[in-house]
Amino acid sequence: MKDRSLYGSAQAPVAPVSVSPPPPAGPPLVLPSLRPSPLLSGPYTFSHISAVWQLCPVARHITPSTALAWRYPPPHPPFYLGLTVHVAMNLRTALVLLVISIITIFALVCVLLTGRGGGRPSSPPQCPTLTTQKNLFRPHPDPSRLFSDLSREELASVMGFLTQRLGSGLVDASLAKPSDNSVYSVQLQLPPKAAALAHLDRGAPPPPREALAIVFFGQQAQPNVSELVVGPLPNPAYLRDVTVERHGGPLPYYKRPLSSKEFEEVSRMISEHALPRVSGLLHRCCYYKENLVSMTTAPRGLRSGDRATWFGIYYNVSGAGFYLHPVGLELLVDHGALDPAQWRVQRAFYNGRYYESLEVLERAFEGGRVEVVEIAPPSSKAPSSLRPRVSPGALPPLQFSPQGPRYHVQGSQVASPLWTFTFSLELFSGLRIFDIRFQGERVAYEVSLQEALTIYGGNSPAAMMTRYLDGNFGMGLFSTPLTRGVDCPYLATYVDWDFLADSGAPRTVRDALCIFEQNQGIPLRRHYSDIFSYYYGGLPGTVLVVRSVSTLLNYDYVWDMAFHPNGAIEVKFHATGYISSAFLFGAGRRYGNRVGEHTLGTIHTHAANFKVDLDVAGQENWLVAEDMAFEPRPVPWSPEHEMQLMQLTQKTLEREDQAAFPFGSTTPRYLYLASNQTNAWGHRRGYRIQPINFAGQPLPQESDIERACSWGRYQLAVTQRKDEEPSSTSLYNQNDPWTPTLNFTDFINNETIAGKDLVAWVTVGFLHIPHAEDIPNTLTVGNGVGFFLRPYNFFNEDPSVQSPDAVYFQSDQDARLCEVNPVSCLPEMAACAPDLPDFTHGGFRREP
Ligand SMILES: [Cu+2]
Repeated sequence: MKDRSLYGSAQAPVAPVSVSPPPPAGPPLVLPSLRPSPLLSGPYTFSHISAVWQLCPVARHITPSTALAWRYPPPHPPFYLGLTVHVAMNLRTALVLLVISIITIFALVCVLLTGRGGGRPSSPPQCPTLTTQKNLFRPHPDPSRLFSDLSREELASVMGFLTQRLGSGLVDASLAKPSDNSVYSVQLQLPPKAAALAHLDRGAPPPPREALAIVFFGQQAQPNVSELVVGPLPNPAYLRDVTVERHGGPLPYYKRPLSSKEFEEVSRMISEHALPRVSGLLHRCCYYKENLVSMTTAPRGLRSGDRATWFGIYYNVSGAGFYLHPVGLELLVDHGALDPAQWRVQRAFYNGRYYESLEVLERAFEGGRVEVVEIAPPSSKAPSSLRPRVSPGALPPLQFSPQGPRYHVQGSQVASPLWTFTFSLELFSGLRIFDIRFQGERVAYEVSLQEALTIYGGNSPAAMMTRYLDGNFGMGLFSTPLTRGVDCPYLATYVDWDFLADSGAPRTVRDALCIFEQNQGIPLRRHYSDIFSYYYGGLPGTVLVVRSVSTLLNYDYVWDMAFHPNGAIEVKFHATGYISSAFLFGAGRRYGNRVGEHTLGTIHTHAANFKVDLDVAGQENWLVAEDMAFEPRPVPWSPEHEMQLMQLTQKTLEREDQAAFPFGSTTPRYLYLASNQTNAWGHRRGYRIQPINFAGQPLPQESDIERACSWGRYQLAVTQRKDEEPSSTSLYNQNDPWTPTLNFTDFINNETIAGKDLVAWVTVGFLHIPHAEDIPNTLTVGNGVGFFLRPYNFFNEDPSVQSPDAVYFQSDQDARLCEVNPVSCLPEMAACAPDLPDFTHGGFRREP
């Protein structure tokens, strides 16, 4: 049922509007507070004039050049007036009079232009705040915080419990050597769905809040990774090892992700021990000093058990991306031993040739047998720099909601008049949303990112080897602070994220998530009629968005979940940041475009997989495919002619094998989950999954690592939902893709999907052939893909007809009247200044 009471009439808030702020008026507008009667105390400075200037509302809308022209009308007063007063007065008196005259004239002009004559305040009032709008929001449906990430207190409490239970040998993960025992991560353990729904829908007590800890046991006789469930929170009393239950056996130690300590150790080994062994070469090619850095690739070897990684060597550039400055040297480092002292460079590669060891390379160089490419170190003004090339101009448009935000964020729960949901950042898989309800009715239990994959090509070992499964690094763990006004709208709600990984204590990413409502600048719908009847009807397109950004080495992925007023959910990601490049040599251009003097932008694909646990009018759902087909028919009124008649085709897909659509196959254009309820027109209430996608299959199935990302075979696969199949991937797949811990295709085993709780696994992505315009950064424009979840006969009509933002007027109405058209209320209702908080940034270090 729609709750109309949530929509006020006259008091309905106005959709966010976009305003172009007046151009910056320069430093004089940023003022110290006014002293009383500054005119009496002299000397008179720019700031005194500016103070009066700032009091005048009109002045705020005058450009700096206009303002300057007013202050100093040509010819410049100091010269012009100075000549006049020179005879009678001394200079100081002349200046005093000049300033008084200017201020008087200015004040008069100001009064004339504003026409306010003291009747109204001289500065616009502040826009209403959230508190006055509270009654507009739906209540948050989950006070028990079933899906909310663990708080710092909870994380600390789990860590304390584990320390107590696992004994004194536990070493802080930030310090732990591979041969130590350490807690790698702690995060929320999701409750079973049945228990969660029993609580949310039927008032059963909430399931216990639990944590999942990943522990590296490097000190045990059989080093291994263990997964432990700890509960109940906030005061843990039990610990359960779930490793075997989840993975069918113990997790070999070599599958573990690299801790930052391991990265640090490898990096130190390269810079302190490896590079000095080719110092002759490096002095010749690369102005060798402490100016070279290494960058990882993955996977790390060629068979299960390997932990040997190709590292590319790059020039470090202060304040700019080193990723664009390869020097031609790449090293294969075996870091599998538990004792870092035993780590070795197994192979070296320089400018197209492989060498058995660094010594062999250096001897070849000394013998004149190495073709050295001398590369000047890039300056901080290199093309890779993101520093502005020009001074700031007029500010870009700013959006604000004239009557305050139309959504409410409480912890990780978001409520708007239409939507409620809970957001979370899973350490490894990243952004996810739970218990998504539209107009109070749940449409999805979970929509979550699962994995991000990039597969590269190239003619150097690091490039040709690179197949990143970013969940192993952690899309949540590597989420980064969102910069106000750039990464999200200035007035978005910014939310910190507490986490525990790679360190023994909780840390915080400031502003890790943002929530905002945006006016899309395009009507959600509109129609103009001047045939038979004269009217206009329209609705501004608004959308409520939750965003996080993961910076995974060079790349930045922008993850969005967007909620539209018609019940549609839009899931998308954009890629930006630096490309991963390779040293250009030989036939490099078969693998990409040259993007710098010695830089090849290597060809690659981006793909991401999402879990979509829709509950369409309940948990029992069916997958229905619809498309169209032409059928030859005699023309009914002229049977000697034949026509091609378009008709609808419809098929209910009964089994998982029918519901898996590989890339390259023909996929029905309408695929939706249907319920056993019908709408007023007798159609089954459904939600359609509509990808916007340019992906292909990421790897041929002949590849010995393809099974580690076999979700990538399918544009869409629908399976029975099971608590035991929570994810399409495993964080352990990256470091052992040859024997993947989780092979997604195992989910597709021809079970029935008719009338079951279903999950759709959706893959979207695109091919990226980096080009000149990827320098310095890949742009979000054109590099975004995703999918829509859209109501399909779910309602009896478009639910956005209930929106208080709707505009409708007829020819006999005066559309300028606020009673007729809410948009015309805007000049009055929006005559307030948005409460712009000071600019903030979350900094460059995770806060302890
Ligand atoms: Cu790319």
